[in-house]
Amino acid sequence: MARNKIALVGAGNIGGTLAHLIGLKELGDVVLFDVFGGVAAGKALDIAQSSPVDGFDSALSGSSDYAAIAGSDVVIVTAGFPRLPGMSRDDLLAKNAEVIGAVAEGIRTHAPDAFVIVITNPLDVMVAVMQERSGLPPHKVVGMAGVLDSARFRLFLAQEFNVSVEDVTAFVLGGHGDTMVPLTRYSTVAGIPVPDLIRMGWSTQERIDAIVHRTANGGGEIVKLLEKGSAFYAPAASAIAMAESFLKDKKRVLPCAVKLEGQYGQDGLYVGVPVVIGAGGAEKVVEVEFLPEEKAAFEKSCDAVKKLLADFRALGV
Ligand code: TXD
Repeated sequence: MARNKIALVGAGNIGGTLAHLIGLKELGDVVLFDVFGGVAAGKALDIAQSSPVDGFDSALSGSSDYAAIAGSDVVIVTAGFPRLPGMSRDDLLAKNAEVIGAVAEGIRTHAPDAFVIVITNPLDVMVAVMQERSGLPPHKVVGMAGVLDSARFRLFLAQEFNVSVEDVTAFVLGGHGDTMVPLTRYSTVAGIPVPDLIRMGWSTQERIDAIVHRTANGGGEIVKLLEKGSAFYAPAASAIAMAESFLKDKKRVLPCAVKLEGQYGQDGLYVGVPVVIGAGGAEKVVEVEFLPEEKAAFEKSCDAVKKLLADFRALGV
């Protein structure tokens, strides 16, 4: 069986980390694409030189020619500009929309059958732009944010309860970042919902609220510490979980930004919800019933995404 081919558009911090993880996990061959072709080729060569040490077989190359991504099974897009301290994700809107437009054109021409995972911020708008401009079917174009947001939530909950991260599950919905909606009643330790754990005296509502707040601002916390650039290890690991579920038809249920077509009362909006990811791409949206306050929070989050989308349309890029 031929190896899978994975194209990484953007060979920056996340792109390089993705390439390394793909090698270590032997998920397939990697093409790194960047406007700075030397950086893409340099990272590919550096990682390839680690393969004899770590014992993985994966062909890695770098390019600034879109023809190199031809025939990719998966394309992961990080091309664009990251946040600097004091910048919101939305400040990136105009700059990155232009970049995503160009990338969408490259994918439409050279890899129209790929499963596309967008990471570039502001995520929920960039993934919508990617789907529109590439013309790929919506189930083949998804955005990565929820896996990262829920990983942050899981880590902080595991630390709070002093249990393994493996046994903590989290359920988050909505747009990426500040308006993210964590559903604590569906977040568990080994199946025990967080509200039950509060009743059992394992934590307090105030402490859980603080964890929710820290999670929603998790990206900003790292931007502030790094001083240049934004998080990249956890974002890369999160996108890999999505790519792996697609390539191995694992049908994992992962929170991803997908185009809602009637689910959750939304029509044509890209926003984060739990989705089954398998060989068919985004195969099925998991639609849960909301309590009134959850519904309000989700709608507020959708409204924030819609506003940003309207700002994008007004830019006319
Ligand atoms: O949860 C999430 N979705 C995110 C998103 C979590 C963390 C970071 N997130 C966003 O990912 C971040 O705000 C950025 O928009 C992207 C990429 O982050 P990264 O840290 O990898 O940024 P880098 O290191 O600046 O890399 C971006 C690369 C860089 O090498 C540029 O030369 C390249 O993108 N670039 C391009 N490549 C191809 N084509 C074009 N037009 C282009 N423009 C820039």
